[in-house]
Amino acid sequence: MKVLVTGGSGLVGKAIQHVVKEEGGAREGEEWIFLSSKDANLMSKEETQAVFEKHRPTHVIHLAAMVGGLFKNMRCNLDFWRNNVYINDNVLQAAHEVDVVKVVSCLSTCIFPDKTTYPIDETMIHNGPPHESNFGYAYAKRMIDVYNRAHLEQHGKCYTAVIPTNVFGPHDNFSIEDGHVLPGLIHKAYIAQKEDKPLVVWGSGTPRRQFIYSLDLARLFLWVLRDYPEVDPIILSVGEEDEVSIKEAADAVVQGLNFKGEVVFDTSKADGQFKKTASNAKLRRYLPDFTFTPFNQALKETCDWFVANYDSARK
Ligand code: NAP
Ligand code: GFB
Repeated sequence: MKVLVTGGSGLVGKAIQHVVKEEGGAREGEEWIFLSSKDANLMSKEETQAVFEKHRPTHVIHLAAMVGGLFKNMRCNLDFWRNNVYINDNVLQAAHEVDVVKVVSCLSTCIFPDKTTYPIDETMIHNGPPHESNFGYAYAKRMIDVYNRAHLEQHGKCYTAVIPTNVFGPHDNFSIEDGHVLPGLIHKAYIAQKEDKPLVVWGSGTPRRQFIYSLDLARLFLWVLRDYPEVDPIILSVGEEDEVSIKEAADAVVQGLNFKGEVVFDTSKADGQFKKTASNAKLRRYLPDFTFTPFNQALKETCDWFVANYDSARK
């Protein structure tokens, strides 16, 4: 098996690198190649074809994407749509042209219909428009599922996808303006501590999220690559019972960094989707014994990584 990981230099890609290289995730005779945009700009059809011709992988984990938190999505829905449509079509077509046996792509729990019943499950992806804050990204991601189903029908190959909930961990994008909530709060709390200022949490703090540690997601990705048999996507998330409010997430960051200052809420900032509670029942049917890292432990490890790597972290 020769596995090509697009987006191999990002939050999820680095976690898969860790599991493959440090946790014995790779098996005898397997070759793993992790790409960054320096190896090929996957928005270019020619560069994508060239990097696939160069490596001729048998399997692909497709992570590469334009990614960002709520506020970056609200600013650039058109870019999220165009860039991700280009990347996804180039990668999936290039994989087909070099006869890749299996591709595992990445959707997200934030692409489901905004008006929906809960808990959300894998059958609901196309049941209505996504939340307006990130419709560009959401529709681009939904097209991966369309591509996978059409590819099976026309070429009989199992190109599939996973649907992670909000991911966090070492090597995240800690940009306060463009990143997701947990790395944004970690970065803000780190600065507030140094400047003896309050930690400002954006929005009301009432929205609810499920968070998966990047290393847990990476372990699940290896199982999907090797043993998940379906073309239909599978949600990779902690259970509904592990959903927390943004306020609780902020409290966990305060604990993780031992922040001593005041926590205030800037309700002039958007809340985004109130919740996107997803069911992991399908995952549990396949892997009833998989254990997730406890949220507070995972967040503490992430805080410790950020403090130790502040100078080089993406921010
Ligand atoms: P990330 O940290 O922003 O990493 C993005 C990766 O994609 C990087 O390796 C980046 O390369 C690469 N990339 C971006 N544009 C590219 C281009 N034009 N050509 C080639 N490579 C390009 O993102 P992530 O959080 O790891 O996300 C990985 C996947 O998980 C994405 O598909 C995302 O949609 C999905 N996902 C993420 C979350 C989350 O909360 N983070 C939740 C659900 C799903 P460089 O390092 O060179 O820029
Ligand atoms: O992770 P996040 O930016 O994206 O979380 P989503 C946004 C929620 O956290 C909102 C609150 O309720 C914000 O008001 N929040 C509080 C903050 N403080 C902060 C902060 O400092 N930074 C940020 N970013 N939020 C994204 C989608 O939705 O989920 C993306 O837009 C992607 O497309 C991602 O799929 C996984 O969870 O709201």
